[in-house]
Amino acid sequence: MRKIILYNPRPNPHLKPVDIPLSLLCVSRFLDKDGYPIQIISENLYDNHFEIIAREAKDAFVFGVSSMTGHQIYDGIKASRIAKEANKDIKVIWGGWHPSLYPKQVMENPYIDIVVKGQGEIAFYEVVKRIESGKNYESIPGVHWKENGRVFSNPDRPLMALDGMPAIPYHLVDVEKCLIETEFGGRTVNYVSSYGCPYRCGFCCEQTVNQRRWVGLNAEAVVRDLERLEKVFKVNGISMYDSNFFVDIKRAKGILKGILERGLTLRLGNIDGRTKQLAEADDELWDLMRPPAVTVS
Ligand code: B12
Repeated sequence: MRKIILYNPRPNPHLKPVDIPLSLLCVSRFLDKDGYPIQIISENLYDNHFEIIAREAKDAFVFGVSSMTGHQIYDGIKASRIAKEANKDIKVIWGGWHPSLYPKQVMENPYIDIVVKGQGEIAFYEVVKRIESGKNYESIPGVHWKENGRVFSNPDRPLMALDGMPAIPYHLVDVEKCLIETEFGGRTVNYVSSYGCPYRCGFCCEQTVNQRRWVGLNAEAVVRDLERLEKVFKVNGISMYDSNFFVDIKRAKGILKGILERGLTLRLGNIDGRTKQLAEADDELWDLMRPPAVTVS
């Protein structure tokens, strides 16, 4: 099977990324399960990342970039140019929040062939399969692509259930290099248990990308993931990257109870939710959130 390279550009011009490249691990789930060789490149994993991209792109067939709006675009474009110059046949695919908000604008860049708007796990898998079969990308929801200089756009992809998706393939990165010290754990890693948010806060781009939908991994599966992080990688802090952890209160309680029932000692932090959700929360939820389990930010 041919090789796939994925790149997480630095979000800040002055700082290397420090956390685990979670977006790229998530989009690798199905392809990794199928046995594709996947190389994830981020500056906390490699120092000379542009050189590595130039070298590895030569025999890869896909180069994926994840980008928020901001500095990631700058290094992402530079890396896309380097990949194309090393291998003119490589397909450059962008995903993440920036291309999800501005897919057509991103497609104007000459080094970018395809954009995946919104949730990436299944879309990316389907795109890679089409590249291999030499077919175009018609009917894959969320995908924008170029053909003979013309841009084609498929309708958006609604959020798909997380239950049943393959587990996050942590073996693709050196987890040890992605652990950070936070106020809730000396060995903290970032993790996501849900996508989307049903609210429509004026400052937030959730409603544009996920149309106020939300999907959450079931509580039992989340606790299993957390147990694996604690037991296998000796993680003691979890930085939750959900846009809104508290949409399904029963699920939130199930996760917090599960942590206690399994005797896990890791603590959760950076949990996002709406003030109203917490103002309306009952005593049981507050009791479950009391330290040592959670540090609410
Ligand atoms: C962690 C985080 C950060 C970290 C980034 C760490 C890193 N490794 O890059 C830090 C703290 C640096 C950060 C900074 C900022 N952030 Co921020 N951040 C997040 C957060 C909470 C989690 C991101 C994440 O990992 N999610 C989990 C993964 C699995 O989801 P995902 O990234 O969406 O990936 C999925 C799809 O997008 C897609 N996908 C992603 N990448 C790729 C790549 C390919 C090839 C494919 C096919 C698909 C694909 O598939 C994935 C799986 O379905 C999100 C909110 C959220 N819940 O996503 C906000 C969010 C991304 N941030 C946001 C904002 C506003 C900011 C700041 C501007 C805040 C500020 N005022 O300073 C800065 C910008 C920094 C900069 N200069 O660029 C906005 C997005 C804005 C935008 N237009 O991009 C978000 C969405 C929050 C919000 N709802 O408003 N952020």
